[in-house]
Amino acid sequence: MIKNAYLNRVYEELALRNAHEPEYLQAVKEVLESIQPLVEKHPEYEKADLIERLVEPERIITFRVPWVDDSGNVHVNRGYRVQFNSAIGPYKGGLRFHPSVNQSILKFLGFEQVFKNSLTTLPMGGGKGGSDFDPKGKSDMEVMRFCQSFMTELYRHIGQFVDCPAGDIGVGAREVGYMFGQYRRLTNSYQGGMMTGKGLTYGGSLARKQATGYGLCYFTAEALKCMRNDSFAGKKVVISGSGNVAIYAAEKAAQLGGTVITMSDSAGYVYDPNGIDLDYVKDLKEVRRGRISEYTTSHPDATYVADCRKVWETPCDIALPCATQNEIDAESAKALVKGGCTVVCEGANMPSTAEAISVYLENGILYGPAKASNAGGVATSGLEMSQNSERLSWTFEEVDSKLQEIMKGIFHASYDASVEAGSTGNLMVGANCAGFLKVATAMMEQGICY
Ligand code: NDP
Ligand code: 2IT
Repeated sequence: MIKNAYLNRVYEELALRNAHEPEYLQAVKEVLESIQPLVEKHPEYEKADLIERLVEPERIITFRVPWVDDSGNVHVNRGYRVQFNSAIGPYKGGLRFHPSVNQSILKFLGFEQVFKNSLTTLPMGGGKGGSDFDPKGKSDMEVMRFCQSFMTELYRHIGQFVDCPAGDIGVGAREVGYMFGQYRRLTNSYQGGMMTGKGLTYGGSLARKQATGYGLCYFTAEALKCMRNDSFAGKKVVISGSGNVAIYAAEKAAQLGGTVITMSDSAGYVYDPNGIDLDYVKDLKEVRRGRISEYTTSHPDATYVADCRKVWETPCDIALPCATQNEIDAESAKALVKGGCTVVCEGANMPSTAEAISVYLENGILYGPAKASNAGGVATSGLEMSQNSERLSWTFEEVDSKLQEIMKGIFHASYDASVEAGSTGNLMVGANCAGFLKVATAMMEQGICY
């Protein structure tokens, strides 16, 4: 609940003006609830209309993306870039290609990104973009033509000192490559740091592919160690999704001694009591672009359930949601509690509804909120930009060890801020406060410019 009168007024006005954007309002409400102690401590924020400015994107760009399929048919998709906040650095955040993409989803993602990027300690503002284009079932050439058309408009709005996109759902190395190539052609310039998640032959960073999933496990391991004197060893781990984040979360969780027993896609989930065979999943998803249901054909002990939401009914110790927003509602959260789960750390962005988070907190679950626990991806994007700027590339071990330090740092910053806010151990409150404070200070010091 928002008890503070100023924050409540801002939220109510925002809810009226954006009544058709539920995901965006959900993300804003959670942050405003968390930062109440800070806003009370800093009355100057209200005088400067700081929160009104913070919740409004600096700029939203919407554009038409026409493209031609392999049969010569013309299609039109909608493209977006939400440039949310540049107080601490150029806009930075991924591009999502998925049929569900709309302005509400991109505003929630851009808003979250502002605080996440702040938590990394690197100089990156927040943004997000994408399209309602569905890459599923499209040929490489169709994806290339779409990416080129998308970049033919987007290029004029981005750049290494302006806005630096990367991947997200439906955008991986293939799409980043096509977009980077088109940007290079249109601008006749090689701006390495303009885009991250690049291929290793043209400025990409080692460990960027693994970074979000690995970072999620580094964060979880540090939280387990400091808050529970415990570790991944011997734990049963339920993971949703089977994309970039899920695959490398599963890899690191297993390396740290856990047994990953589920993975999913939007059609259903597989349960393998022997532990998920990741080499198989990597080939299935990264090479063949197949469906997770195929897993059972070569793994006789595994079972497939054609309902991805049921994955949370699998008894486990640790849950790592790595698919999409609002994939865990109150009912699923209760199922997790019933199945013995005591840790939920988020790889996806906002995978838990507000009601699900209440269930976690009421049941003493160790809850790692997305903007803290999945910040390893964008943090390593920041490290990719550093390497591009100095025209050098670091070894896998160098990048990975920096990632580990950043994730440990994010846990401690969030924990310490939770103590400061009077909510000891509530990492959601802590991450929101710590992420907010840096951005708020930067905005105050720069005057009413945005
Ligand atoms: P991918 O496209 O690689 O994988 C997405 C996975 O989630 C797929 O298994 C997909 O299944 C599943 N999925 C997508 N939409 C839905 C849906 N509506 N319902 C059920 N399942 C769904 O994306 P990423 O792994 O990169 O991203 C996953 C999550 O992690 C997203 O929330 C993203 O915002 C977040 N994230 C990503 C980062 C990155 O660096 N890539 C960094 C930080 C967060 P299917 O194939 O059937 O669609
Ligand atoms: O949600 C995210 O943090 C990402 N999709 C990664 C963004 C980035 O710029 O690396």
